[in-house]
This record gives sequence, structure tokens and C-alpha cells, in this order.
Amino acid sequence: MNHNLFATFERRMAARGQAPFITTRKDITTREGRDYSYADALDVSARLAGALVAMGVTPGDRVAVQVDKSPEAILLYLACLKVGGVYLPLNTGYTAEEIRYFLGDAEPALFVCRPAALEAARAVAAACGDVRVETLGTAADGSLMEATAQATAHDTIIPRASDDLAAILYTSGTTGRSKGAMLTHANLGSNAASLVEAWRFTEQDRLIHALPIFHTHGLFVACNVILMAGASMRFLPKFDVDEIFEELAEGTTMMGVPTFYTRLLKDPRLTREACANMRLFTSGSAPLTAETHQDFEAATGHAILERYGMTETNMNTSNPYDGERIAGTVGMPLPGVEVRITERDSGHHEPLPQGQIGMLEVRGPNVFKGYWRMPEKTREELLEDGFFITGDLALIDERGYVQIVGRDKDLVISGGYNVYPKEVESHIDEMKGVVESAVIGLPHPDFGEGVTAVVVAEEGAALQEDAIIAALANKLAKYKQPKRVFFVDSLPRNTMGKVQKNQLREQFKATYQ
Ligand code: MLC
Ligand code: AMP
Repeated sequence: MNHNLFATFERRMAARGQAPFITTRKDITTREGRDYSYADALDVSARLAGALVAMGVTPGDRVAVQVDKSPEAILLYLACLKVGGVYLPLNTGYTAEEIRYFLGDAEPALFVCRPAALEAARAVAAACGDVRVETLGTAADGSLMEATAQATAHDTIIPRASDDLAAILYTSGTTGRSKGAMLTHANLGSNAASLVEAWRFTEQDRLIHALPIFHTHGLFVACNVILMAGASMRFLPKFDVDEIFEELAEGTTMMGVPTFYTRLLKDPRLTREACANMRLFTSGSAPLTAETHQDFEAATGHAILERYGMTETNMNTSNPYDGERIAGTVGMPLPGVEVRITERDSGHHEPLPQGQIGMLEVRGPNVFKGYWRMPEKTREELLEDGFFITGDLALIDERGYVQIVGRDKDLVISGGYNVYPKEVESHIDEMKGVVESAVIGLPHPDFGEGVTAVVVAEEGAALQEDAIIAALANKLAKYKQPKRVFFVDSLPRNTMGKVQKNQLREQFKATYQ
């Protein structure tokens, strides 16, 4: 049997024929959009697959993609699956320096970039074994689409085993070095099927899609679910409050990070009437405060359905569709997913009594295969019994709902994007005049947490906040850059010499309030 995820998608897509798959907003002047029915998507993805094969992509090859959001980028993902390639999406915010690491580590057969970034991409690719570079723009333009127009359709779905790789998604690590999470066809397929069921997606659904498509949330949770349900999605280039209000009347569902909801709540147009056609709002990637949950329900009558997941695991838990959606909880394990809370640092992974806070560990068909070319890291986090150590601290309440209460990992989540302090600190520490630094997340009204640096300068060094931020511009994606930099004489440490970030978070807690 062919376990290629594309085979499952293709059956649904063929059955849906001329039904809409992805629609885009019309251009204001031309009044034209690019709408793909399922039949169109099958046709173009088959030709894209033909182009990939002609470019030398063979089964198991990585295809790295750093492009702006467009329907064609999703068709490229589908084409990549079809030919047995491993899709490797990259955040559009990554700098050339960051891209160099990913290309060097993943050794892709092909790198697809934005047309405007071609020169820079070629320079990076040349330094990484001369990776082939093609372009894809947001107007169905670029060399990849030109090749596709000439390509013969590739009709065969390359056979894949269930644990063959479908995608690699990079996720930063506590050591500052990003790790490629290897996701299999079975990981993605099983999770999408669970979510369609859990969230009652049907062919009638129209998802308002305003997330980026290079992470688990916007790519797998959103697009795979839509494909499996045979539903449709309205593709917005990014989250924009005005555009969301224009879409609510015809949408039925929206998936968002908490920042989407706090921004919508600030707008007087958020009413029951405005959301009358909607049946479901979901939230994830970062904690949704109970206050936002309650305010949203008061304004719209909709209880946001919060779920919890990770790049390595896809979605693990979800509040119920029909039962009570409890604010401040991430619900119960999805079917087939096991969750246990263990004593952190104990090393024996015995479940703690119900109600106690500990390390959250998960096991199931959703859990990834390991980190790309990092067997030791994989062994540290993915246990022999199949449980994955999430790094999140949680408890399970008496009703069986999971509450995430904190993180054991030193991680900041800003607007749904992960920022590992170590990565930012190492860049700041390299700067002239810096003794050391600590990067922390502080409560931020818009992004949930705001990345903040606390720096110890050498005596007599004339370091400025602006200069430090400016010096990071070419090194780190914008969302990783500190929004503020503070100077202190020394960093607080415990007797073991470990920096007490709690104290710093307390000292600077009012920064963005
Ligand atoms: C943008 N900026 C950010 C930022 N996004 N800074 C910190 N954190 C962020 N998340 C920068 C911009 O570059 C800009 O800088 C300034 O902040 C203000 O920008 P903005 O216009 O207000 O931001 P906007 O473009 O509207 O983006 C905000 C956002 C976006 C929240 C809509 O970040 C977003 O779509 N986040 C979703 C992330 C996501 O999909 N996560 C899923 C990960 S998967 P300047 O200086 O130029 O003004 C995962 C697993 C799971 O975690 O469970 O789902
Ligand atoms: P990522 O590595 O980008 O996949 O981010 C995964 C992390 O996001 C998890 O380990 C959690 O810390 C966090 N996360 C995701 N969903 C939620 C949620 N609903 N509540 C709290 N934290 C979440």
C-alpha cells in the first residue's frame, strides 16, 4: 500500500472536482483573484511535480522553500509530497545568515526563494554545495512557475512508507542551534484526520486563513485539515484586522494565535452579528489568557477552542467541540494521543498523581521521528518508550483537562513565534563592549511576550540600546530581535552561578504595560 499522504489528499481532491479549494482576495484595481478549485489544484500540482522531477528532485530529497504566502506555495507542498520529496518551509523573516545554516544542515536538492531574493539566495546556495535555486512569487510568477507551464504532468504518486519523511520543520533549540524536526507521512496524516473529526470540518467549511504557511499551525493544522475535509480556504497574505472583518460574513472557521484575538477584541466591529456565519474559532501556538477567552465570548457568543501542539508533535490536546471549552486549559488528548505528567529532572518518567505539576510528555502517531542528523538530541528528548519530552510544565485537572502552567525550556513565545534566548544572547555577547547578556520574555499586550535583552557592558564601553538592536538586524529575523535593551551592572545569579531570569522578569515586568 502507498502511504504517501498525497494519495489520501488526491482521493478527496478528485471527489471534490470543481469545488473551491483556495480562493484569494480580489486585487482592488483589477478585481481579479486567483481561485483554485480542487480540479485546478490537482492539475497544477501534477505539473509542478513534473517540474520538480525535471529539476532533479528524487524521493527523499529536501526541497527548501522561503517564499511569501500564495496558493502556489501550497501546490508546491503538494507536488513535493507527490514526488516523494521532503518539504522544508522556512520563515520569510529569516536572514541570509540564518538561511545559510538551514541549507548547510539540510542539504536540499532545491531551494525555492522569492524572486526579489534571488541574488542573495544564489550567494548563500553557492556557499552550501551549489544548491539549485528557483523562484516563486505571489502573482504565480517566478522561474518555478515558468518551468511548470512547460512541464509534463507527473501522474504517478511515488510510493512512500508510513514512516518516510514528508517534511522537515526547523525549530530553535536551547543550545541556540536549530533542530530539524522530521515529520513522516503518517504523522501528518493521522493528525489531520483527528482534527477534522474533533473540530467537525466538512465540505461546507470555509476557513479564514491568515496565518503564515511555513509553520505547523498555518501549514499542517490549517491546510491539511482543509484538504482532508474537502473544504475551502480564503487565503489572506497576512493577518490584518480590516480584512478579517470583511471575511467574517462568508467564513465559517478561523484558526489563530492569541494575538489575532487580542487585536480583534480592540475593534468595536467585533459583535455577535459580525460573527453570525462563523461556527468555530480556534487558538494555539501560545497561551490564550482566560481574560481574552472570556472577553471574546462576551463580545461574540463564541467560546474560542484552545488546543495545544508543537512542531515536533503536531497537535496533542484540544478542548472539546461539543463539551465545555474551559478558559486557561488546552483540553484533553486527541484520540490516539497519550499524555503523562512526570517529575522533571527525576529521570524515571513515572506519572505523577493527578493534579500535580510536572513535565508534560506525549506519545502517539503524531509524534515526530526525531531531529535531522542529531541522534543524540533525539535520544535526549524522544524516549525509548515513545514518549516525547515537550519541555512544557503542566497539570491534568480532575476533569481530565490539561493546563499548561509554564515552560521548563528557556523559550520566549512572541506573537506565536518561538524565540530561544540563547540564540539572541550569543549574538549580543559577541558584540564589542559586551560582557554578557540575558534575554527574557516580558508580558506584552500585543505579542503576549516581548523579547527583551538585559546587558552587562564593559567598564567605559559606550553601548546604546539602538546600536545593539541595529547590530542584530542582519543576523536575526525581526521577530527575534529585542524590542527593548536594558543595561545592568551585573546579572543576578544563584549559588550555582545560573542567571536568575525570574528576578530579571520581575524587575522589568512593567516595560510594555
Ligand atoms: C511581527 N513582528 C513581530 C512579530 N510579528 N515581533 C515580535 N513577534 C512577532 N510575532 C514585528 C514586525 O516585523 C514589525 O516590526 C513589528 O513587529 C510590528 O509588526 P506588526 O505589523 O504589528 O506585525 P504583524 O505583521 O501584524 O504580525 C504579527 C502577527 C504575526 C502576530 C500577526 O507575527 C503572526 O502571524 N504570527 C503567527 C505565528 C505563527 O503562525 N505561529 C505558529 C507556529 S507553529 P517593524 O519594526 O518592522 O515595525 C506552533 C505549533 C502550534 O507553534 O502549536 O501551533
Ligand atoms: P513550536 O516549537 O513553535 O512548535 O512551539 C511549541 C510550543 O508552543 C509548545 O511547546 C508550547 O510551549 C507552546 N504552545 C503551543 N500551543 C500552546 C497553547 N495552547 N498554550 C500554551 N502554550 C502553547
